[in-house]
Amino acid sequence: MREIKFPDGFIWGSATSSYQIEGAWNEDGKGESVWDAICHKKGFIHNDDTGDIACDHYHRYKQDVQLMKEMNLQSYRFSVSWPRIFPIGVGKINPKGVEFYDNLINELIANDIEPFVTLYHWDLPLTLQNNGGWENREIVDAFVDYARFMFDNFGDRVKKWITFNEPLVFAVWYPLRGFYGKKDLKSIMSATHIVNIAHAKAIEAYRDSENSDGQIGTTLNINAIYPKTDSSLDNEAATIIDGLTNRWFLDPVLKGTYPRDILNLLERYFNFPSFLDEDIQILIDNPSDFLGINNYTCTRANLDEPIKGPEDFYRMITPGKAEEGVEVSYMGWEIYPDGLYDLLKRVDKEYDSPLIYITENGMGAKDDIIVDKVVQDDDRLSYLKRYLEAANRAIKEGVNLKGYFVWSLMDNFEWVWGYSKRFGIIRIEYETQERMWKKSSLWYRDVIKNNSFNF
Ligand code: PNW
Repeated sequence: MREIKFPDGFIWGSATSSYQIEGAWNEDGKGESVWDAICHKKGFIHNDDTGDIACDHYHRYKQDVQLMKEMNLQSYRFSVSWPRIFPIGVGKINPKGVEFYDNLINELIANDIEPFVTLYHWDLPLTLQNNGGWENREIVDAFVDYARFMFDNFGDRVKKWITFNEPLVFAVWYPLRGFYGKKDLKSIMSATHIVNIAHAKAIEAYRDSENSDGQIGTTLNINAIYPKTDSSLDNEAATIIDGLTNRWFLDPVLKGTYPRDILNLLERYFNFPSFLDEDIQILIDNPSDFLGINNYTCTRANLDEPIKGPEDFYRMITPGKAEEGVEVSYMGWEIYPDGLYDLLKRVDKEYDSPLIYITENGMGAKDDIIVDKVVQDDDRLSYLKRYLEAANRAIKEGVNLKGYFVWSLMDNFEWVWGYSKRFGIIRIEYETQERMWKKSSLWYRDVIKNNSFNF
């Protein structure tokens, strides 16, 4: 047994998102979001579950902040529901929505917990989706107005901001699933650029605001990618998948460019438009203060035949299934802690040592054994220990990693999987809304207290 120690000042947190926990989907003047609409259609979500009530956090936030306090949590990453603030995305403000986040933020600060706020974790106002969503560039102004309102109203107390959570998921995977009707890869890849412009312009608005003395960045879901075998086709697949899912998102945010090899591929198959010089300048002029990384697994890249056309792209940009025989979570995702280590080292080396927060890491587990009101989530506990040990190794080797957020503070609405998958370190009994500790949260409480754990 050895002690895994973290540097002084390392930030220990946990994360959630608005649609996944708040409930109160149509209360107090909140507008409809794309997720309200998707969940209210039959057949998209496991069991046709919805976030209508979720963890009822909207009404129980005080109790939840007390749990955070008991857990010694130093920082809480949550997202703001855009349609709670602007019910139709633009224009008229909903004061009750503003009041909710005011109360939550004040409650956190009164309990010495730092708010770490994500502006956009997928619950787009439905009216904006009906106007083309992220595939229509008009959305940039709407997002920047929303962001500016947030900075002006909450920036005196909120000093850590994340513009977007995982553009690969909301701008690429969900449209490819057919959530919004048509699927057009060219338009989808252009949407990722629109997201980048919105991100950069929000940073510009932040720097211009009166409360610009904090940090602002974005959160990407990125993985270490390994060729499945040492065949040249698998190596080619690894380069392309890395380009499409990692570099396509990292490069514009951290370098103000797009990867040339992927642009060439897109141009070949889609007659992809080249980007305007002025857009690239906006990216270059507005660097992020940090990079948020969400990481759960790694990717094994495989191609049996050379790329023939666009269909191969669809396959390579979306996650595959884990190999038979490897250790997987209840989600079926491969558990490979060294993947996090490799990823951190790689980002550090290739992107000039950015300040990094791990904004999500955690495990979907079965959680079917409960003893004396404590969930016996030994598998999750083992996962968290191993991933944190890997992160610690990267820190010791000089990676500029300053904080870690477990996904998730509590079990919640796990998107297309509904309530069938549990990620929380606190259990939610959905029938009664009772909150319950797990072995992992009891352990995490001590990790935070000691800034270290035994491995
Ligand atoms: C993240 N994948 O999404 C989200 O930010 C959370 O809202 C979500 O609850 C959490 O991970 C767990 O799923 C992801 O397939 C969804 O690799 C899917 C993947 C990665 C992240």
